[in-house]
Amino acid sequence: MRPLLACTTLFSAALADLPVHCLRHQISGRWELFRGPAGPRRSSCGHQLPDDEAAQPPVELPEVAETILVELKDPNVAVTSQTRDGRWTMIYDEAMEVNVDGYSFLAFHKFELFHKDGAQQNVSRCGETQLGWYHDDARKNWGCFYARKVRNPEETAEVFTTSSPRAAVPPRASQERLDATYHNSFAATLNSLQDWWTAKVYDRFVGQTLHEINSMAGIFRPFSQAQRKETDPYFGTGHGESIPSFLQQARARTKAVKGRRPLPSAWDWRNVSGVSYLDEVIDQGTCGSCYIVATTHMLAARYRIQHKNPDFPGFSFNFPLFCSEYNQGCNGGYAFLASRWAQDVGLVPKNCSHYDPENLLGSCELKCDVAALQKTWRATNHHYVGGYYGAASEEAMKQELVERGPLVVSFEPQSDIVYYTRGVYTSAPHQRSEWEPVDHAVLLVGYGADNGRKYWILQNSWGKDWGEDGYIRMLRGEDESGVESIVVGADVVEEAQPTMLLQLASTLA
Ligand SMILES: *[C@@H]1O[C@H](CO)[C@@H](O)[C@H](O)[C@H]1NC(C)=O
Ligand SMILES: *[C@@H]1O[C@H](CO)[C@@H](O)[C@H](O)[C@H]1NC(C)=O
Ligand SMILES: CC(=O)N[C@H]1CO[C@H](CO)[C@@H](O)[C@@H]1O
Repeated sequence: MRPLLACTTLFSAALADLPVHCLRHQISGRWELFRGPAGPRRSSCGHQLPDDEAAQPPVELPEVAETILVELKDPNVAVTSQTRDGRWTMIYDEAMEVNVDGYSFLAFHKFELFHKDGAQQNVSRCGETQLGWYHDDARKNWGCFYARKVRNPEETAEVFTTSSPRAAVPPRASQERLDATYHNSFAATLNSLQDWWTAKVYDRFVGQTLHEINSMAGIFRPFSQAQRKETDPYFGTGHGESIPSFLQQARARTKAVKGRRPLPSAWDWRNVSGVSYLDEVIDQGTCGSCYIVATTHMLAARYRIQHKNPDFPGFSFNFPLFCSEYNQGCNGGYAFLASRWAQDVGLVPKNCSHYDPENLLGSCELKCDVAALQKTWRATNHHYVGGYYGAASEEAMKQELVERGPLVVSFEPQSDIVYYTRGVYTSAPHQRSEWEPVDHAVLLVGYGADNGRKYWILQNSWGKDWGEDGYIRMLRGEDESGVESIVVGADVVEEAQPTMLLQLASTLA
């Protein structure tokens, strides 16, 4: 039996990532990819560093070198006239990656910002993309592209248009400063309702508004249940006979993984025979950088594990945070895209830049001479566990965690999570779905069980004084708060010829 808390939904709204919302059933189908000319120089394709939702480049190319007709089949196979077994994935509700014909394509779904009735509105056009990026498998040819869905004659343009469900204005209540009395009574209520985990009041939250607390916690966007149902036809069908086929496939895969090799009953990369392979817990401050912190810590941990070198100092956060066109800097982003950028461009050592958690307006810069570095690295094999967004399972997560190292997971924090101090956190069960809202990324470093209560061990980025020395244990196996819904892995290779790093460094010099 797990306790169920009726959590107050007092969340405020502050936009993270991009104001676009597209689901897989809207994206799967036939597309035309318009590929611009390729060359040895990687282009930002007109995007800012980091990307800025309000400054998107026009979706046009001076020249189209090739038009590729591709069918994106549900859930993850992509077929062209040359490729029968290509792959594609959604990146949450924001972007798509398509791997066909020896190329890897990445683009955000198309969105438009405009004013109507005195308010800023956003519309997603899920049958089109923004201007995106591609390169060939050999990483020699780089270019820009955009894509359009091939419409059936009976479909109208309306099919491709959905309003973003992101709320615009923070509710008034979230602007009030919450005092110690409010917090103490909330924490006492949490402790009286269940005995799985212990709530306490952290001084840093007293006197802050909910808006401020939530931005720090990464709780950005409220989606009401009604809004979810409206945009997601699979929502709420995780059980019983109406279970969608992609979920059945995910379960079948879990069984296949189970047959492979027995895993230990518990695992913890903080202590493998007395050795830790992890970076120290950091405090991300007010910058929405959780996805970069978790991704950078995953890559560094995997490099240490692979080279049996626990003393490796780690990689720079600032560099991908402020230089990646695939993410929105302190306004948010995704581990899959951060891993892909580290794969496309590269990684520099921690001492090449300094992370200032209060500086939200940092700029893309390098504090070392890349050409003089003894070693540079890049990510490789960036992927969603299970092969595509939505395909992760508890068993596949455990398998990769033990065999290759930490993974980046995300969840949707409830308002009670900021009170977590110890125990096995449980609050809001999720139902597996085509898309599950999440707002905060952390590093998965281990698993175990306590009196039959199965948990994941997660490294958070809210400082060492939060939770269990900066970590939280969260219920495992029930998609608690969506923690098993979007799971990213990537490895690291040393790069003798850091061509893309040198190119970027030369534009910054
Ligand atoms: C690390 O694990 C070992 C068992 O492998 C245990 O004896 C030791 O106490 C642990 N160290 C810490 C700091 O938890
Ligand atoms: C930065 O760290 C790298 C290893 O990660 C090391 O080789 C280099 O000497 C360091 N540079 C400075 C200036 O400390
Ligand atoms: C209705 C809506 O979601 N409006 C948002 C669109 O995006 C802009 C820019 O991020 C926001 O300011 C609006 O609140």
